[in-house]
Amino acid sequence: MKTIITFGTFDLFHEGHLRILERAREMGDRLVVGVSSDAFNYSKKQRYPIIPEESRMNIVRALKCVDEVFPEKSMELKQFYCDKYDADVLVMGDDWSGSFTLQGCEDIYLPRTECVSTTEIIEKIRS
Ligand code: C2G
Repeated sequence: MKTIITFGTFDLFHEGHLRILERAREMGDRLVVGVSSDAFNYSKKQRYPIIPEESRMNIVRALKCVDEVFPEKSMELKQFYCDKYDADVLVMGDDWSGSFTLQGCEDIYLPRTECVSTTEIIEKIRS
């Protein structure tokens, strides 16, 4: 059983989010997703996501390609979560290229989906 783990905020869920989760799942037998908590986002960006963490987790959990979801509480806990969920591979978009070095878990960065982002959606609604 090959376990893949990935992390993200998944605010205003869009196709870029869907594509990374689908590609991550295709790389193994089980996909576990850490959804960043509201408090973690606030500490990182001084703003809360638009969609609250419970809803973001419910949306991600409902996807066919996702097997398990948990709240990601800190950037520094990657090794802890990889060990806890017995992950073989950490998959992230290539905006995170080379950011994570883990023991007992390979890190792979996939190309981001172009022309879609939460920031752009927020800007479009604003203008
Ligand atoms: N992503 C993508 N294509 C996009 C937008 C996002 O492939 N157009 C990917 C990102 O590279 C990331 C995942 O979707 O792997 C989630 O992106 P975000 O919701 O922006 O989450 P992020 O702030 O990158 O994660 O520990 C990391 C944190 O949880 C933060």
